[in-house]
Amino acid sequence: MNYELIRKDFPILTKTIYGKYPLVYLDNAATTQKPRQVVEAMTEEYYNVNANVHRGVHFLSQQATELHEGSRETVRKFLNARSASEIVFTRGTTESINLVAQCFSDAFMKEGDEVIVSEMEHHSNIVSWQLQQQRKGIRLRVIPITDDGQLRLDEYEKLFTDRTRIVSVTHVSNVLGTVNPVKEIIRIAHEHGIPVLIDGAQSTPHMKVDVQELDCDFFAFSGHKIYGPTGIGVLYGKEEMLEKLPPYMGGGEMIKNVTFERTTFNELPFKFEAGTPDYVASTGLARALDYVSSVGLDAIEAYERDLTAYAIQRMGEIEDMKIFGPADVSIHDAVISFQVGNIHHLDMGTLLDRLGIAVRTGHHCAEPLMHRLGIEGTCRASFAMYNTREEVDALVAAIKRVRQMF
Ligand code: 7TS
Repeated sequence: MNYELIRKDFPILTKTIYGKYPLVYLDNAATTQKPRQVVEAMTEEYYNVNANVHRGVHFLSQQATELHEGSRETVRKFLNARSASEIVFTRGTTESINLVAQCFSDAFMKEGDEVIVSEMEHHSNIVSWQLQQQRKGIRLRVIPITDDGQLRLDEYEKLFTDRTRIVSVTHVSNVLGTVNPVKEIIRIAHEHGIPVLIDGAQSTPHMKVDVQELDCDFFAFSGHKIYGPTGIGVLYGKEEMLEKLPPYMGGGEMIKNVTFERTTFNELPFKFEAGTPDYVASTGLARALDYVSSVGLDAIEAYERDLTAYAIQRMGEIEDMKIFGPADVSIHDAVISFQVGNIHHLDMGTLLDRLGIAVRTGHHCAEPLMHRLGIEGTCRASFAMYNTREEVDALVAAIKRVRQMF
């Protein structure tokens, strides 16, 4: 993988911060930067194609529709879904999870029924279910983690009861970087006859995902975390599952016929896509997936794992450094949460920023995980395919400088 060539496609990476430091962008778990190919394809569509999709007989509308549905096919291939009707465009992982939480609980859950989540979930995979707790009285059961941030599969198996209806867990932790054994998690759930939703927000940018191989029932991810635009994401669902769920929102696109007495709903995936979709963002997402596929996810994974292992080793040399998450780098993805002595994470992040280094600080939308770890927050460096060992060295040097200030 040639990261020098890749970096040339991301204009923002040549920026200078505070007029003197080259940007070291290590906040990729929050959002990635965008290559020219993505931005230019979207600009081109606005300038030369723009028209609302699906409902037009005219030339531009047909062209825009072809682009939009072509993008759906690109997503289908990317996830290796069986059919494009299993690919629902949403605004992102959050909306995808909310859609499943609401529609699945409407179809299959009543008071006292249970969803299994884990202690390392992002708030979007906790609060979505809590909203159904308030609406319908469903209950959350939680898979605990080990001290080094791995799911306890022995405890997971014990959580299944005759009230369990669905399992909803993250593929990769956005705080710990833990790569969860989702295939095993899915296998165990299916042994109990229970479907599984995988939150793929932090896995899709870093490793090959094959939804048929995983055999997950639902899979969610966000465009903006995989070099695509904001405002678009994907929900994959097995056709037989999606068919059984009621619609999410009402409006145009999702209907077949409407009278004041009775409305019939459109076929998949349009049943879940009320209103004008972000058809320009879907083009951007497809070009981002093309970009990632042309580099190759195996190459990206190998490169980023090596970079992460290098960072863990170099950061480990710093006095008073605590790194959260698995010590085993084979299950530690491109996210490193850390704490240096008693330097507050906010102070660390702010001072690193002054040296041109962009990291994230705080609870990372995973407050229950912070409670489990007995901390308020961490400083988090997260990598993408354009990051380099030189940038890791710059991070290490900057952390050492900050440490000396205290
Ligand atoms: N799930 C996980 C595991 C995430 O990391 C995130 C976003 C989401 C869901 C929600 O994704 P969205 O695109 O719908 O917002 N995580 C982060 C983060 O770690 N820092 O900023 C956003």
